[in-house]
Amino acid sequence: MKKILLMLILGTLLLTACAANDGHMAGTDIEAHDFWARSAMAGGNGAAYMLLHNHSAKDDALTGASSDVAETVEIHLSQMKADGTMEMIKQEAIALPADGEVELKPGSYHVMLIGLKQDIKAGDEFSLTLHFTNHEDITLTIPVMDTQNMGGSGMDGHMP
Ligand SMILES: [Cu+2]
Repeated sequence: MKKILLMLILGTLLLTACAANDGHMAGTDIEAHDFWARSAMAGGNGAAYMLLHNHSAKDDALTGASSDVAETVEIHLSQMKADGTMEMIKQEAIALPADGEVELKPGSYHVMLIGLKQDIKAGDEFSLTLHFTNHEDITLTIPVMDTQNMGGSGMDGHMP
């Protein structure tokens, strides 16, 4: 009986939280979806991708990430140079506008894992913590995918 009551109370709280744009929720409400990383070898670099939703009415930004699997973790943007080659530019932050979303994906924004301390192979998982301007840290368990088996997308398979 106590359990049921507690669940009812929790359910009501959750409903209230979702319905309120700001109200008593001090922070923001950010969710990560569809996160994955490409397989990569120890000593090399890897990249992680995800979809970030900002469900709040407050602007926020992804300001960095950390993980035990790499020496350094940076936020990068891949973009085409005038000569047709791709370059990666380190970003101080990725804006997450209120009620907005941003996709980290191959050929665009990504979390760059620099100097992998271990192989990350398809089927592995590792922990990645995201840092934001306003929101508290979010730690994700990132599944590793083999990019060879990802099907024939037109994406730049060799570049993060
Ligand atoms: Cu990069």
